[in-house]
Order: sequence, then C-alpha cells, then structure tokens
Amino acid sequence: LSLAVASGLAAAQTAPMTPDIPARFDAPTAANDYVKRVVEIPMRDGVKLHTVIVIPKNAKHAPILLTRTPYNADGRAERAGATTMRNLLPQGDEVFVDAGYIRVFQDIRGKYGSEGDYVMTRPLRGPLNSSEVDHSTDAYDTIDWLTKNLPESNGKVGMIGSSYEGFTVVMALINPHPALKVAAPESPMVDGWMGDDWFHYGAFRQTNFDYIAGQNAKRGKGEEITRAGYDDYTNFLTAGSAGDYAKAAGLDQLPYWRKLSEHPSYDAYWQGQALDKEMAKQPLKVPTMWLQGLWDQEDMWGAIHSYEAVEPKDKGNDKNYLVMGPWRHSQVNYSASSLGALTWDGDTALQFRRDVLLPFFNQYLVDGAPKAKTPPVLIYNTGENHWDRFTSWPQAKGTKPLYLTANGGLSFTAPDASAAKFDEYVSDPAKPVPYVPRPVRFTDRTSWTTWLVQDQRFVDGRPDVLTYVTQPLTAPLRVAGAPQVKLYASTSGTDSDWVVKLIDVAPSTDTTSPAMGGYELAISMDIFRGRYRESFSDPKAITPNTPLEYTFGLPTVDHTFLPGHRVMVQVQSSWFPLYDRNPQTYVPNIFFAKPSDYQKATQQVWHAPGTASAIELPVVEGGK
Ligand code: PG9
Repeated sequence: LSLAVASGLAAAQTAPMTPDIPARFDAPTAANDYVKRVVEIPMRDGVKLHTVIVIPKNAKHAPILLTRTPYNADGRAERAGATTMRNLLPQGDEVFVDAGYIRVFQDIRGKYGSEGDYVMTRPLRGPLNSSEVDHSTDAYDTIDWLTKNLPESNGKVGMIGSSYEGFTVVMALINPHPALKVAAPESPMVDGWMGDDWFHYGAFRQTNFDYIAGQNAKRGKGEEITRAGYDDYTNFLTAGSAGDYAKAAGLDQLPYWRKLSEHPSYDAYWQGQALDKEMAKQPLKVPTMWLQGLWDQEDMWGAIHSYEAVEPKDKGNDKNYLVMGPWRHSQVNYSASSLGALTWDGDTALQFRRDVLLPFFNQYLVDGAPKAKTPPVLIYNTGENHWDRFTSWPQAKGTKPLYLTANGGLSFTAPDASAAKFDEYVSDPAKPVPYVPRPVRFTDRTSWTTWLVQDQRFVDGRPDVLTYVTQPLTAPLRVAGAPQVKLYASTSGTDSDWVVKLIDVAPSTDTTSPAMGGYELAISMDIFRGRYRESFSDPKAITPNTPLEYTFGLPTVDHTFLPGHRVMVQVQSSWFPLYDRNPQTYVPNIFFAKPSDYQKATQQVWHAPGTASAIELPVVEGGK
C-alpha cells in the first residue's frame, strides 16, 4: 500500500526535467481596473504597427487619447506592475485616466515592435519621400482602425505627445482623419535646422551624436557612444571637428549621420521638412494647443513658430492655441514646481494639465462636455511668477532697441560718436567657452535639463565673453514677445559664430534664498553661425575686419525685470561642446574642418552711430 501511495504521488508531481519556461505566461488581470489589448494595426501599404491600448474596465463611449512614438510603446504602459491604470500609465496621463479616457500608444514604423523601415522624422510624401506612406497617412490609418475596432469608445480621438511624439502629432494634422478632434503637440520637433534638435541657425548640436546612436543603431534601443574620458569638453576638443568625432565613434555606418553631414546648410532637404511652413499653407482643421517650455533645451523653435505660422488663418481665434510654461523640455508631463535653482508658484505642469489641458480635450472629445474656458494664449511670467492669460501673442506691439554702449553699458538711447566705437576679444577655438561649468557630461541628465537656467556668472569676466549691463532698474521692465538681435560685429577671420544672451541679474543680496543673490539668469539666448548672415541656404565667407550686421530672433519671453534687477547682455563666439566649434576660417563644410582651419580671431562688437549693436526688446509699455 505504501508503495502504491508513493507512486501515485509521483504521478501527480511535476517531473524534475519539465522545461521551466512555459509556452505562454499570463499574469492574473482580474483585479485590474483596466484591460490592456496589444494589436498590430495594418497600414495602407500592408505594414503592421505595434499598438498598445489600455481601456478602463467597463468603459462605454470613452474618448481615445493617442500617442505615436519612436520610444517603445510597450514601455509606456507598464510604469509599475500595476493593477490601476493610473499607476500603469505615465505621470502626465493621470488627469486623462481619472477622466475615463482610453489610452493608446503606437510604435511608429520601423521602431520597436512595428514593422517597416525606419527613417528619422520621416519626411512627408513629396520631393523627399516618394513612397506612399508618411506619418500623416500612418496616423490617418491608425485613427481609422481605432474608431472601427474599439466598441468601448465614442469614436473621437485626441492626439498628444512631446518632442518626436509632438512631431508625429503635427504630421497627423496634415490631411487629418475626421475623427481627430483635438491635438496638443508638446515641444514638437518642427524645424531641425533653424532651432529644434539638430542645429540652431546652422550651428550643430553635438549632443545629437548620443541620440543618433541610441535611435538608429538598432530597431530597439541603440548603442551608447563610448567616451575617451570623463569630461566631454576634452573629449570633443581632442577629437577635432564634429565629423572627426563621429568617425571615431563609428557613426559613418549610420545613414542619418551621413544625411546630416551632407546637408550643413538650410537647403531643400531642411526646407522641405520645416513643418511650420507646411502648417502655414492651410487653415487648421483641428483645434490645436501648441505648447513648449520657456527653457526647452531641445525643441525651442517648433511650437511657437507653428503657432505664429498658423495664427493668421485662424480667423475665428478658436482653433490655434499657445501655451508656454516655465519648463525644461517635456517637463509639462512631470512635476514642475521648480527648474534648477528657480522655484515657481506651485506645480505649474500639474496646474496646466488639470485646469487647462484636460478641459480643452474634454470639450472636443467627451460627449456632452461643457465648453472650456481656454485662453488663446497661456504663458508663464517668469519674472513675476504667475500665469498670464492673453487673447493674442505677442503682447508687445513692436520692439525697442536696447543699445550696447561703451564701458559695458546698455541704454535705450542710441550711442553718439564721442564714445569708443567697439569692444574687442580674441576667440580661440583651442579654448572655446563652455556652455556649462566643466567637467561637461552630456549624459548627466540634471546638467542637460537645466543648462538653460545655469547661472551665467561662470563665464562672466572671461576675456572672450563681453558683458553689458544696466544700472539696477527703478521701475519694472516688461517684455513679452521674441527679442531680436541686431549685432554689428567684425572678425579677423572669414567665418564666426555669435552667441547672444539676454540676462536678468538679481540684486546682489537675497536673504530668503541667499544663493540667488546676484544670479545671472538667461531668459533668452541663442547662437548664430556667421556664414549664414546673408542667406541660410547659400553660406558665404565673411569679409574680415569689417563691422557687419547680424540679425536673428531669440527665443520668446514673457518676463518682467523687477526693480532692483539689472538687464545684462553677454556676447561670445563659442558654446562648447554643445555646439561644434566654428573654425573661424571659411571652409565648405564645417563638419569636416581640418585642424589647420581652426584659427584664433579678433572679434569686435560695435556700438557707434550707424553700427549700433542692440537687442530689440519686445517691451510692453505701461508694464502690463
Ligand atoms: N528632442 C528629441 C528629438 C526629437 C526629434 C528628433 C530628434 C530628437 C525628443 O525628445 O524626442
């Protein structure tokens, strides 16, 4: 008997050599407050796109919120091993989850789980794309499928996403599907040459090398570039040109780097991808909220320029909306009660998502929802620390020149002939001005996300940085719009970069926040590559030793310089290693400059009648 019992038991047991990985494993889902469906949605060319759909349990007539991403759709719906949809989805989605939305993430073609080939920010069908598909058609086909295959939904779709995901939102706005009812491109990548990720006015951003390797070396997450040493300032300086660095990192194997390096100027390749120009062609069909950070370290150009491009055709002032918060890139989707050393009046990102974004989306997506009280323009006043709600933008009716003057001053009065005509410095490509204090670590997330609010005292006083400053203000100075640089400068070289920073200098003592005493906060700054002075598409050598005019727009501001504060302007000729060095000798393609091309140059910034350098400030007279 005892033997029989023993063998019976053995028959019920799992044999020791049973393979331990089953064909399928499903975690229990009964306790979840959502249902997750993973589907492969066919596009018009037969390519299937991997799509993750999260539906609130028992949903009926629920609106759909769609994001199309190159950054792994699966990963967006697994924030925690969660039984609740709120914990499962990203922080920025919480307001939509609470409102009962269906959430959809889709891998764009060629990335992660999706079929097809990957082309970085795939251009629209046309001269640059002879295929039958682009992100406009993929969004259309996806929305069409969702409205036909989600019985829990009311068939209304909104799109949202930041940066690359903002770019895919903009693409969906071109010939949109009729079920696309509302959109929020957040810091969308719109013009990669003028001022979004790849270049700023022609100066190349070397932080992109890590991005290009991560994005293109594999269908999933790609490679990290191995560093020669700890300090990227030294790593890039020793490498030589950006092209030399890329070659050493093996990037010649990646077609996207080759495309970039073959198009250093604003030629048909870049012009044909500029989505603000594309958007300007047609009135908006879908109510759209363009939004971005005022210190957006990656995509500072796209949202504001798209808003401005579309605005003339928004006759009813009811489709085109602008939001600019005191945020770093994509901070709108996280917590935002501070940025670097700066603190705001509460969590400005949550305030926006809860009080403005959700009601705006609800209005167009939720059956029977009330009309939202959405201001056409919502911008944070970074000097007075509060949101401003406006009916139009810019608030300034024009600009007022703030002149650079002799002895490092700034004045609203034009310089006369009696003072010194210019200031001079030597720009040495062997010792470029850093954009953050060394050691520089591109991979240091805190450094990267806060560099635009870095205290500029770390370079103020360098012999190759000119500083101009006012006396402490006795009345508030209100600026609301985009400052314009009008610089008269000469170089002893034949090419040159010009970096111009508009800075708010805090009073030297701050007893509440001692570290803010004398803080030099750049409220707007940018770089301009001199060879593009006359034409962005046809660069030209600069005539040496001749004061020439450089005009370019700085990023938009909504700021009040408070009494006791001072206005400062800094001018320099490098911003390294974020921007590749200008050799200061004209060469056909700076990406491939030779070591002997890099030459010291004597730079002069002029402040004489007829050559009066200024920042044209968007001053709001009367302060409000
Ligand atoms: N700024 C990133 C990016 C967008 C588009 C192209 C390249 C980079 C991003 O955050 O998605």
